[in-house]
Amino acid sequence: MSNITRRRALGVAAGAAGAAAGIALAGSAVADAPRPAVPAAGPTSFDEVYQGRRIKGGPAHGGHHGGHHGGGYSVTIDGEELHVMQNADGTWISVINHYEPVATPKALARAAVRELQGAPLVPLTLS
Ligand SMILES: [Cu+2]
Repeated sequence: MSNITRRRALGVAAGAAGAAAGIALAGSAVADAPRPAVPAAGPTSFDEVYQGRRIKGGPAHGGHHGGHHGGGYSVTIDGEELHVMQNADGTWISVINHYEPVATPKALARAAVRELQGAPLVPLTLS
């Protein structure tokens, strides 16, 4: 092996090691990232059309669910209630997005709309 080739080989190896270290650092940065902050005054109301669906959210006013575990907050998609729950860390999940906590009920409603892909929201039947 000539000196030039050998130097190149070492350079490539060092570069690869550096890249691996960079990935490891990036991974730990993600793991240490703070969770979404809990809004001090609670989530704000919203009312918009997202991907052709009417999504609304706001303080619950009794009724079927009454926000019993949504922190007093209810979300609807085309008028049908989306079962939402607020986690202890302030993030939100819905019956449609169990495993993808999001920062706000609005983000949750949008995620549900994307997940539904145009299908109607079937009301959750509680026995
Ligand atoms: Cu419920």
